[in-house]
Amino acid sequence: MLKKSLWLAAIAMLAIGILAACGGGKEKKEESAKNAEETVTIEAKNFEFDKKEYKIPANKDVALKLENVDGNHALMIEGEDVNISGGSSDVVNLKPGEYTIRCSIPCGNGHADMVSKLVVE
Ligand SMILES: [Cu+2]
Repeated sequence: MLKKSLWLAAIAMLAIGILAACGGGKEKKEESAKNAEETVTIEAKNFEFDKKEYKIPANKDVALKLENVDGNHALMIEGEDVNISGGSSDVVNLKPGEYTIRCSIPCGNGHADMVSKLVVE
């Protein structure tokens, strides 16, 4: 009996540990977004981003925030390890150049049209 309850306690603690770890990751992301020098909000709807071109400064921490106005979209930057889901933000620090922004969720018929340019300079 005692052994069983010890097991349960161990499992419960493990579960709490996993939850805390995940939550911490998200908090850390939000925290670094607050410390970014600039925040750029990108709005997504069916089936386009609100601008054809976004400009951000190079070699600086910039928070990109994705707002889904309608539909369910996420934002990726081609060639970069960036994937931002609706309602959240992520900090990027990019070299000068032109990047391509795309929706990374198969969101419907116009999905392939969801392309914008990110100019970093
Ligand atoms: Cu899409």
